Amino acid sequence: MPALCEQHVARRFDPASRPVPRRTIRAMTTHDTASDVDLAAFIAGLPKCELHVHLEGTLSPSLKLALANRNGISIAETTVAEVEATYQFDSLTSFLAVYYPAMNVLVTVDDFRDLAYAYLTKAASQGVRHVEMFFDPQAHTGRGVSFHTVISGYRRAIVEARAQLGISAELIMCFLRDLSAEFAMATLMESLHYRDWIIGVGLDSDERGNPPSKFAAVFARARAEGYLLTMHCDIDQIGSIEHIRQVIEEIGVDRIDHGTNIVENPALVEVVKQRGIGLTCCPVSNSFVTSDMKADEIVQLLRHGVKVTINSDDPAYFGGYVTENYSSLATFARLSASEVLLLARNSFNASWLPARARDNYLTELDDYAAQHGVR
Ligand code: ES4
Ligand code: ZN
Repeated sequence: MPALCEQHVARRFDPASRPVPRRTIRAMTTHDTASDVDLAAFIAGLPKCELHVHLEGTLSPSLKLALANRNGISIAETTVAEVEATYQFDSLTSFLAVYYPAMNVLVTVDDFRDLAYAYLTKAASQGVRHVEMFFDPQAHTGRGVSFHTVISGYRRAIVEARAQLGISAELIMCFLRDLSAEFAMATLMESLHYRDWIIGVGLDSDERGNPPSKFAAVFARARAEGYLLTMHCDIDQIGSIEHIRQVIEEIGVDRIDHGTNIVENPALVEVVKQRGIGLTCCPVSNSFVTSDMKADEIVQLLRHGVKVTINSDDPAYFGGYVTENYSSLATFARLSASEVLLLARNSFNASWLPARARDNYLTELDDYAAQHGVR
């Protein structure tokens, strides 16, 4: 493998510091008959799902400024460059300290609608066919914005994007794990008014000292209400393996967000492989909150047959949407086009799409690959 420093991505927000080189590679590692493939172009048009994106993490500097202006909210910054200059983080904790205060500009139904619609427009332009998006109701209800306002705006964007952009989307409601289990349970109860608009529940924010088991009763109730379940198991957290064990054995999740530290425990790797539990990995995000994108771990799990997927996490803050995440990993780890195709296939297979829709997208993906001479 190349030296660690090569995969370190500058932590200060600077998209220009992370160019994605165009690379022409062999379509397949095992078949010499394949035509050469322009990997960047192949990734750009690849039909794919995004399964790990925080809607509040798609708040771009320009939208933040526009919403502050529209709502008459005074913020310290007046230019995009000034907003970007506040993006100083090198850990999850320092990232969250920037991330939550920025949300103050989100107030009305239109604000939440515009935020989600802008993201869905960008995603559709990158070949994303379906997206399962996290939102953090407690980050808004905790500052006086109602659950109804938040979810009405997000829902409107989903309905409009389906009709106008041809992209399908679902909402996953996350609980903030550094707040109490009681607050999470109350939020779960409130969400039941909007049960049809939410496909599943997740757990995010600061993992340190907030293990999955803290929310066992909340997730058991969510399961009983018919929600699908996922939880963040962040990179290199204290107690990482024990937390991964809890999400699998005590919570019984359908998916794990991040979770790549599982490579340290081969027995748990076998369990996720056997159960077909998807891992939603975010290479560019990893390079911000830790020292590298964890390419070794992601690729090792992929080659072992674990349903690894590639996602953007908080793209407005980390400077990479889903295509840039595929490209960064593929370039650094020298993935074959067949492996890139497998990542996209995993994204549909790990999604919570109904079987028929999923199979239709997989057929579309196979057709796309065939057109590019990739299998
Ligand atoms: C998050 Cl990178 C990350 N980790 C945990 N919680 C989050 N919420 C938004 N981004
Ligand atoms: Zn996340």
